[in-house]
Amino acid sequence: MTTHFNDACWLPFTPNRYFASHPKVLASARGAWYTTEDGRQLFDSLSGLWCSPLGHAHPAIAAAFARQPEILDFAPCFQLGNPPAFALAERVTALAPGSLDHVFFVNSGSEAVDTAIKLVIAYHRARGQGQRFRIIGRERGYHGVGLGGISVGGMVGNRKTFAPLMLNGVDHLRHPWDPNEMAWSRGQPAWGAHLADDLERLVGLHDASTIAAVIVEPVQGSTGVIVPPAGYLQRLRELCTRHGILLIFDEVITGFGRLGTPFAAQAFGVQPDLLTFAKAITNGTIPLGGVLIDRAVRDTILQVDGPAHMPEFLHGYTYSGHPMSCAVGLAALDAYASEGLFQRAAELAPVLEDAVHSLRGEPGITDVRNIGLMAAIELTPVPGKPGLRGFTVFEHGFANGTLFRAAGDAISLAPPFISTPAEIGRMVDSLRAAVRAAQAAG
Ligand code: PXG
Ligand code: PLP
Repeated sequence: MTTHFNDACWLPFTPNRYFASHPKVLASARGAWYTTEDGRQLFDSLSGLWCSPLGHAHPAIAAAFARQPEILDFAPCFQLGNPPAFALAERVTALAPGSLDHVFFVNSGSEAVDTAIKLVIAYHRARGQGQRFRIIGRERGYHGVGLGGISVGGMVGNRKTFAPLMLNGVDHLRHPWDPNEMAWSRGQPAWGAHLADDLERLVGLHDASTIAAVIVEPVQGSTGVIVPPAGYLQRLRELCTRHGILLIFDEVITGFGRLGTPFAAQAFGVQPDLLTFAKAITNGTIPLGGVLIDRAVRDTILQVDGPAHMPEFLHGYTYSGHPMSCAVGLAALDAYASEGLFQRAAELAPVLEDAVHSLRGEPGITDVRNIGLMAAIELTPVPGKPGLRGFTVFEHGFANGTLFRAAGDAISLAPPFISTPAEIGRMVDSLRAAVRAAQAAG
């Protein structure tokens, strides 16, 4: 069968020269399985790119796609509103913890992060603290690919080429993964809450009066599921509050049930001032993201002096509050609720935990990490060739019925919430086989 690909399409985060000689085409998807163009089934071990927990081809989502263009296919949100945007804002803020009472819609996680950064700068300026301009990110953080997101992000490969474009004044907390102290932890490591005190080092260096916000993923997703040590996020919250620094949780991966609660903030019992989301809000079927904003932060920005006919916050995208994506978002939230899927993610979490920890002792695996319905295994790198072992696991999986996602030499797992325990067991069995094949490859 002919593979339908061409090099007109420059694929993102892809070795495009290699791809030309090893093309891989996904042709269709249903439930927790993809079908390749040559008709092979692949289990979707990462829910797409962490974004499709309902599985694929969900009928309620298909129905929303069919219905909404007949009613309102596009409407500007600059100076105007539309019913799906208002309805979804109400639903998302109702799911959110505490006083995150407002939402600003965008189209992706990257836009959500850049928007959150602008919001915190606008907030401090509005309260007369415009000298607070520093944003503190974290090593190994991923916050998308906007110029703000790569600046606060902590993935060296995504930053080094673009070093001249980085935001001014950004600094980074150290990351909280230390395999000597926490390898093989089930759920939150008991060791490491004190690592949050790294913020005191940055306050000592820069002075709190120059720091606007700290942005962290509650669980670092893209660099291989780095789980916060017990007490770590609480400590970070306390330090931010003490120093007048806003805390942003980037929940683009953890939002909408991945930890069994609507947001990770609820799973950890820690309240951020802003919270970014995207991905699962529409089950990944249409671009949509947003920033949830604390009532007091929003009130401060809106009270800025200015003529009544002028916007208080000069920011927005053509597709902010798009009626199509908001209607689909409503359908996805309905499906999570009516099928009890956040609860189901919570129930499957111990199944995934037991399955991945059964890999302990497997040659070439040096750590297993998990929380909620997400997990990662850490592989011994091929000497001198970082990322090659993970890449080989991906190739083996693709040839043998499972779509794996490598984060360097870690393999991340985040199966759809509709997965069965048997599918999770099979996924981990095929991971074991792929790791053995990658070890045998040298
Ligand atoms: N923040 C976080 C925490 C993310 O995980 C983004 C922002 C950016 O979202 P957009 O929608 O602009 O891509 C993300 C995205 C992977 C992988 O393999 C992770 C992401 C995207 C693609 C692949 O882990 N996360
Ligand atoms: N570039 C040009 C030339 C535009 O006119 C616009 C929006 O009108 C943009 C970029 C921004 O596009 P978006 O609002 O979809 O982010």
